[in-house]
Amino acid sequence: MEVYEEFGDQFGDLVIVTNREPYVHERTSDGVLCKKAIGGVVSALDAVMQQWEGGIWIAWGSGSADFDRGDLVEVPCDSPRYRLKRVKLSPKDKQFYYLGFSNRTLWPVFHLFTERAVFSTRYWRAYQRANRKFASSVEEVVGQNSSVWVHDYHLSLVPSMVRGSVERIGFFWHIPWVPWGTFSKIPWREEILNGLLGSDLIGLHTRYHVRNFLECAEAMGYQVDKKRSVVHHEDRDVKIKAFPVGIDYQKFASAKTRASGSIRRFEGGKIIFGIDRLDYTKGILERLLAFEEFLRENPEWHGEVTLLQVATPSRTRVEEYRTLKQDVERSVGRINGEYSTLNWTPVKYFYHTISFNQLIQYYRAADVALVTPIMDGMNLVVKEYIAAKKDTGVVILSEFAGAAEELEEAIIVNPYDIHALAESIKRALEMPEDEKKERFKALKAKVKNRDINWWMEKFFHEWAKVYNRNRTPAPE
Ligand code: GDG
Repeated sequence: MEVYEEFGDQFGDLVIVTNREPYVHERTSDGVLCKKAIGGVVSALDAVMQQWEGGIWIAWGSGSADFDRGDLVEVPCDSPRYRLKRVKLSPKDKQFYYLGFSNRTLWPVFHLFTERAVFSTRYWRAYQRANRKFASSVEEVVGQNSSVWVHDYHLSLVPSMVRGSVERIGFFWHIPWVPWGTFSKIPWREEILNGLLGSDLIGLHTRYHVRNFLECAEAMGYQVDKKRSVVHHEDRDVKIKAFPVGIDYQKFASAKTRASGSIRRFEGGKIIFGIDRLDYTKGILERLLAFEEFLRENPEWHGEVTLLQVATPSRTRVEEYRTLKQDVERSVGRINGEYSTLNWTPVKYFYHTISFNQLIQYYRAADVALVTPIMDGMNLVVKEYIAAKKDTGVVILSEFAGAAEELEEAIIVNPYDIHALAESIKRALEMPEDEKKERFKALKAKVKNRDINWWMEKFFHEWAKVYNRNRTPAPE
């Protein structure tokens, strides 16, 4: 990978800090099983770490309790390339820091679902405590020339906590950044912004998120230079910049799938595909309502099209997610009850994870990808579909996914507008071949050029620039 070759010398020892661990150790009857975690960004960061001499990854050992008692573990397990330090959190931390503040406070607020957000001092204290534990782990492993790259909303306080002991700090925020009117509702907004501003560089997915961030900093009285996209904090300029995350294009484009009988063409019928964590931000209910309206309005399509929806179980211990599951299943039941025939089930719904092999098969079989989040930092699914699909496909994409800022050739829709969404399904299914080809070609080129390596290089390039600028004394 080019990132290490280009930046390795300059950045010294790299420490990555995430909530989720890249490898999980599980005790089984045959001994200890070491599994790689799934997820696009984790895999990309893992690939960089495998190249980086002396890299260390710090993460919560959520799935590997009691395995290593806080020592450094060599990973990947069968051919070690770097070390993993697991932060140990108590069951209380898990409940209040992870399920609580991260998933019931920050997640809803940063996806504009403030009415679902729980503001609890107990959650907040646990969040501070957990962030402190991550920060202490960072302090234990860093050397004089280390660079620390912190990820996501679970760890917003870490940068300022470790500022005194770390040379370079980068942060990437994977979810949207909301306007001041929403952000200001968080009682601990001051601490959160201040925590993040311990970084040299804060990366977000889109220019819209960057504008929102700067607006928040300005409203809170920080000195902001919008033109240069920096917030002045302590004696530094903290750069805020958009780096739309990409995917490992080749992995999806050239994946060889094992033949399996699981996906057959439905009697020449078309397939519309959606796959998401079962999360209220992903617009699954809206998608179902739109498909229902489409079927109501277009009887000629009955028996000719199937919506294949995979919903991956997620945060199942949080109440909102359990309610959503019931609502989604009720809608699927209603649509299938109304329209099914002996030979046709309009919605095929799976509530379980699928293998990578199956994922690729579904992407390739799908005539249309239906991606309708109410709010999404980026959305990797849409990019994976574009990369994996061999022939021409059509993409319906919510304007509220970060990806919409780049992928203008998709059919862009407002997922709140069920009628428009239903019409976009018809338009996608009936799109003339030439138009389809033209749009898809443009989409493929974008996803290919702005892949995960591009993203990583962009981030490191900017980080180096910002760091050097902050070290150069300003002219008298
Ligand atoms: C956050 C932000 C941002 C899902 N089910 C299965 C499966 N997946 C994979 C997909 C894709 C990933 O999970 C989901 O990524 P998304 O980007 O769609 O969504 P979040 O999990 O919410 O991610 C998001 C992202 O961070 C990166 O910055 O884009 O906005 O919310 O890779 O393929 N993979 C397999 N089986 C499944 O059942 N194999």
